[in-house]
Amino acid sequence: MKVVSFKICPFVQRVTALLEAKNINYELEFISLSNKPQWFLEISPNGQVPVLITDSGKALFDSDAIVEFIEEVYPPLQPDISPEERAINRAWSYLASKNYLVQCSAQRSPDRGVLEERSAKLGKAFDRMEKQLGGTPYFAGDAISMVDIAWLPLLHRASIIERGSCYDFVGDRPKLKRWQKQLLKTELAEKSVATDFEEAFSAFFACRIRPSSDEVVPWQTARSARLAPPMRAVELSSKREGGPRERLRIGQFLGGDPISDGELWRASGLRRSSSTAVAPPDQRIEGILEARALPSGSEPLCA
Ligand SMILES: N[C@@H](CCC(=O)N[C@@H](CS)C(=O)NCC(=O)O)C(=O)O
Repeated sequence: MKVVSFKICPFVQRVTALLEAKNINYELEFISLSNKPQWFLEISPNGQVPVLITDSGKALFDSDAIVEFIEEVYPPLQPDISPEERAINRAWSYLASKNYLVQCSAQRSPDRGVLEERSAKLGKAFDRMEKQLGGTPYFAGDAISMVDIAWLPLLHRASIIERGSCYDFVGDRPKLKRWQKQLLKTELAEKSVATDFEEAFSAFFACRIRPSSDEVVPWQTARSARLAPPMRAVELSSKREGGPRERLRIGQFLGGDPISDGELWRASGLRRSSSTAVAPPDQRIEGILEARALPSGSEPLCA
């Protein structure tokens, strides 16, 4: 069978995590969502991933339906479950999948205020789960269940964001936190995504993951690193008109807020080449090329 995928899609991850949990072999085909191939549009009624192409060639769509198919056709994660329990589990699973896009939107917040506003919605679902969780390692006992799989993409992404930006979607919810750790321990999170998932995820959501002191990032990436950027100071590599590329240290100015081009130019004390009327020739800069996180001494990374 084949899963048609987009690298950072949580709906896809729910499907691949279930296939991994059941040790089922599958192929992956990644597509571009901004330029969907014709063959995909022909088999996907909603134009969305995931699509699962079964061994008999049938294309299944919608992640809820796909995971239920996988649970039905392959040895079930919970073999002895009553129809009532199954319905309840489905409801808890749907609570997760209904919130995938809520989390995506929170991750793309333009600033901390909007981030908190958008995460409040996700927080309500997290509150409900916190109340529901018992003392067992997984949702329904000692073994992983369909509900665990459905919540994995949310909790996996929350852990990446927490590492990269110190913003914790899970927050002060001890049972949810413990459950998150338990799910991450299974390694299903890594197994169910591509090896460069974190890179693609952080680039897409403009959230830098632990920049080391010498990591150089394209300026556009640094500029849009709005989710509590971990960079405390940057060094800019620029080029004076007619001169070689050089590094210009302009000090600390990223403190958690988005930074505009205007602020950057002001902070650098340099002049754009477009403002030739005011800039003496030796101060004309053709452009800012990249930013580099600098060691921030004993200062904590997270404010
Ligand atoms: N209800 C769908 C939602 C899937 C979905 O939103 N997929 C996104 C990627 S994460 C997608 O394909 N978006 C492209 C589009 O909507 O055109 C499911 O559960 O499978």
